[in-house]
Amino acid sequence: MSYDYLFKYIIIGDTGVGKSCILLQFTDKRFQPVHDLTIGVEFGARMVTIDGRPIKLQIWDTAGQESFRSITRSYYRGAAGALLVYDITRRETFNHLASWLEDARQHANPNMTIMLIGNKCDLSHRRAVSKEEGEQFAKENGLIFMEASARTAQNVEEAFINTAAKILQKIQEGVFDVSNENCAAIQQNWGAPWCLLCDFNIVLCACSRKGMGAICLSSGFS
Ligand SMILES: Nc1nc2c(ncn2[C@@H]2O[C@H](COP(=O)(O)OP(=O)(O)OP(=O)(O)O)[C@@H](O)[C@H]2O)c(=O)[nH]1
Ligand SMILES: [Mg+2]
Repeated sequence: MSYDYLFKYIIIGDTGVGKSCILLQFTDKRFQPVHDLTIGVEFGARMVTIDGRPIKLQIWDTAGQESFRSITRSYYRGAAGALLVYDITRRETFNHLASWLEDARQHANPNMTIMLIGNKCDLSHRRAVSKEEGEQFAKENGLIFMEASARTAQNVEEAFINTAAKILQKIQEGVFDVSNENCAAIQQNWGAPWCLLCDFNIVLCACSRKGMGAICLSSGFS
């Protein structure tokens, strides 16, 4: 299916906050009640329409466990958007946000749009972080903010779409120069090289051999 832009997203945050469930709800419209610990990274994709323009979201769901932190850091490159997730029922996941932001600031494009998500808002009876605290943290750090629930799907669609709308706005304001072929964050759908095996945009998947017909590292054939 053709599209005007491809945006790469990364989902980050502590283990167990619901990153994989948010992605699954967005791509498959279903909820996974059991914690299926992510090992390394997982991948999802979906088309959205913003201002009448078809946009493909390529989403990298990272592992929150500390032992995977260095792997996660290598996925910031080329990301136009990030969903930074905490769990409103576990205060420590909110306390760790500053350290996730520090990683993002160090390893991502400075123009990356970051959406802060207070997940599991269906569990408000077990709430440990108020909505106002989430809003305040977002305001202080220049992030967009929403509370959401991967279980009920509340605000899941909105989180991805509002992030894409913000990225599109930055393109229109000239923050991202999409005519510059070194701009790996956003690649327009004209003549972009594609991996023959996994359909990843090679510019975005950090393939060692750019060019039509190459096979990317993500497929395991470097
Ligand atoms: N009630 C409720 N439970 C949720 C929600 N989102 C996720 N969970 C549960 O929280 C647990 C962890 O969810 P995951 O999506 O696997 O967490 P993760 O952030 O991907 O964790 P790692 O892969 O280890 O980094 C699972 O048991 C989910 O069912 C939510 O919105 N509400
Ligand atoms: Mg996961």
